[in-house]
Amino acid sequence: MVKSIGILGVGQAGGNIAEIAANMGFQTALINTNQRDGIVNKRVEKKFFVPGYNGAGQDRAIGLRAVNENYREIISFVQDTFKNIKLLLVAFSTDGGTGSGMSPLLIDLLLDNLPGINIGAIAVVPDRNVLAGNRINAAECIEEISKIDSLSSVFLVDNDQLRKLSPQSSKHQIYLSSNHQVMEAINNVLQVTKKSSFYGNFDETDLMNILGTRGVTIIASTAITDAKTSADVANKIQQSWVNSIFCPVESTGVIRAGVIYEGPEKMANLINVPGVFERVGEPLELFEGTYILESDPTITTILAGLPFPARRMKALEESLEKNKERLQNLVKKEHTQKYESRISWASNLKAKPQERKTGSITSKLSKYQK
Ligand SMILES: Nc1nc2c(ncn2[C@@H]2O[C@H](COP(=O)(O)OP(=O)(O)OP(=O)(O)O)[C@@H](O)[C@H]2O)c(=O)[nH]1
Ligand SMILES: [Mg+2]
Repeated sequence: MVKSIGILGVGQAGGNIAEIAANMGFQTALINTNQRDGIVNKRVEKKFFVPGYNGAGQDRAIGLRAVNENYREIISFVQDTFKNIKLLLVAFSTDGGTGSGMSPLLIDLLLDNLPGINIGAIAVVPDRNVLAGNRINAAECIEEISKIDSLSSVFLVDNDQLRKLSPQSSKHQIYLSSNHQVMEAINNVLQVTKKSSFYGNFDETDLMNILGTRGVTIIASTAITDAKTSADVANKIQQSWVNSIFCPVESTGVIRAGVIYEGPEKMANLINVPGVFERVGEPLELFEGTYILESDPTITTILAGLPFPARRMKALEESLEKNKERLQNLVKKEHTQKYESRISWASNLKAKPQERKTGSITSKLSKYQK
């Protein structure tokens, strides 16, 4: 069955996320300034390489220029690629140059050029090990994304969530695992809308209502096998909001939400909605689905319309503020630094070609006259 969500990857991280989405049967495409990056994402069939570029080298201004100079071609590429989707999610990392620099303007332009399709974002927030330049990129990009009007859900994929769990993992393992987790979360809620239930369906319109909400969205799942009371269940769910692959929920203000239960009938009664939303406040609208199965009882929640996570952003920005002077000095030094040799006098010692003085023949002859 055709999926109603499309994934457009921009830059390396975006292409990697699109690759996994393609494996799950999503319509996908990627855009990059660097062919060598995009070419490895073999499952993504539609690719646009911005002509005349060779990567953005972590410079957002280059990404931005790539859109400025090529937006007509890029918009047609996206229009031609995605058919019959209701939501397009643009995936990119916030701390590089290509995805981070291109995506905010690109999304803003697509909002005017893809009528009838909601547009959201999957934006990767870097882990704790990245340096100042990446942090600056991420903060700038997230600020720009947060200011786009009419944008649907923004999924903030937090690489640090996995880094916290396994500090020893390689970058590659962290990236692969977070790409998988985010696409699995989105794919799962989309799959649920295809199931039927006697007890309450969570259909595609419900999902699109939630995902169409402006603001930050998270999807989290938890098994509730050991839960005995409603409070246990509420606790498990709230834990899943802290431990998901997305930036942890840290404040109140959910606008639309979904609660999906899958499992044996008897456990379904333990879900007490006011208890679940006690800490984050009850949403304006709630969409529920109950699917009775003889599997481990699992609850998936979708929270949409959350504010951008101030505490998480502070953690990202803090090390810049702490090192403000040192960083400013580094930049100043780049343009002023030079080396003065103490032996410049010695340059005169170096061999010089002899000058040949030509005299007159008569003077040479007289010189040897005895
Ligand atoms: N989750 C995830 N994060 C990634 C992945 N690849 C890179 N990253 C993150 O993205 C940052 C690097 O950004 P890239 O996506 O490589 O940058 P780009 O958009 O290609 O831009 P340039 O390489 O500067 O042209 C890293 O610091 C990581 O935070 C990935 O596959 N998954
Ligand atoms: Mg790159």
